[in-house]
Amino acid sequence: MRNPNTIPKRQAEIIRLVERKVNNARVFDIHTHLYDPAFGQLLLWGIDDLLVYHYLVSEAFRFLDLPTERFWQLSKRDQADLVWKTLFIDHSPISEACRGVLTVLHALGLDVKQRDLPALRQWFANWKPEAYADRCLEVAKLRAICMTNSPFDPLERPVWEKGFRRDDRFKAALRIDPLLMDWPNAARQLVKWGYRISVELNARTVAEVRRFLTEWCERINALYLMVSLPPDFSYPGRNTQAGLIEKAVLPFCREAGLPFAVMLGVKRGVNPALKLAGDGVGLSNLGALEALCSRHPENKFMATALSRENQHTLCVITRKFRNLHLFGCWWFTNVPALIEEITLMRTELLGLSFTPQHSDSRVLDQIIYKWEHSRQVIGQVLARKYAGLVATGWEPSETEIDRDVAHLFGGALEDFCGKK
Ligand code: HDL
Ligand code: ZN
Repeated sequence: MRNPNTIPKRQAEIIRLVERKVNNARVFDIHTHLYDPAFGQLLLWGIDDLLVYHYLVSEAFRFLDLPTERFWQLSKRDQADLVWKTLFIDHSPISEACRGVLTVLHALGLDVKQRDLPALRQWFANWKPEAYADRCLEVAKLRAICMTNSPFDPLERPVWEKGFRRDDRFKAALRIDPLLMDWPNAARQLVKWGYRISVELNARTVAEVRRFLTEWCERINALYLMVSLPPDFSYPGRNTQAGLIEKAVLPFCREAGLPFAVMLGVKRGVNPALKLAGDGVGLSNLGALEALCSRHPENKFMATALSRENQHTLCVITRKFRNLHLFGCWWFTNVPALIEEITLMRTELLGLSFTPQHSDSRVLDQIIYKWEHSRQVIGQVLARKYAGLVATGWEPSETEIDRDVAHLFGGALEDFCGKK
């Protein structure tokens, strides 16, 4: 980065303006694992949930001799105590996930230098979930978040079936991993729910899978369908997964006007002993994404990739297909070093036709740090790009910058989903 003292005055002004606009933007967080407070215990929040987040668990295990199964037998509070001691007291909390916990506490006005976990717990104990959700959305400057909703989740499904008054800030997306990644078990489950499904993909099974998708997307008012796929996901194919995509999922999405979101490159359970923290990453065959977009021009696709090495190819594929919307620095790429590299690449190859970030938050409070940290990096990258325009004599107006920032932080995706 150039020495700020040598940047021409007008460029310095535009840099400050763009960074301020990004910092103050009211964001739509397009992929999270958070829940409308109506889901009760499913909505995780507070210091203990922050400390036992699976990112921190895997980092803590790197210092611990404790057998993993002993850790899992501990209460959540005891797990949090161990993570706090290991990652914050015995070692300085400089990792992105550790710093994130401190960013949250600091943004909420708590004095982290006291290092007083019991006092922190006391502060959180005074909040009710609904009020705390308002507080976190306000501090994070989010206007809405999108949940990850699965009918296959035994805790979540009954809440939808019973019905509840929606909080409009919590949008829904239908997550269909079991359908595409574990068809035999998913088929058995669908039969139990009254769908006339058989394991082979005959016409009735396809029709019943589409009925399942229709009923659930209507029930939750889904913004998009989503699946996470392993590095070796291939398409087209002659297997059941490709058949379900081709005969049921894509025709349904086309008819319903919903995007099909694919998250590529996750290797589930590379270390099962770590449970949710045990997933890894692999280089994806992006030819499958190219084939999806080119063979189904009437379908809309959203995509993100978990591997850093896939990012440039993903940008090039996005340039080729306007029915593809690229989003986020997902999971292991959601660190400042890679957010900067990836966002710079995307602005230079795609301009403004993508969504730079989602938080993937699992714990409500995380939206505060994930967005504070991302805004800082994305704001700097964008500011440099607008300063580059000013260097040519181009003068972006404040209105144009507001328009572009609103587009990047949720507006473009809402347009793409066709649900403003
Ligand atoms: O599959 C996904 O949506 C991932 O985001 C996983 O939930 C992962 O565990 C995660 O939380 N990443 O941030
Ligand atoms: Zn996720």
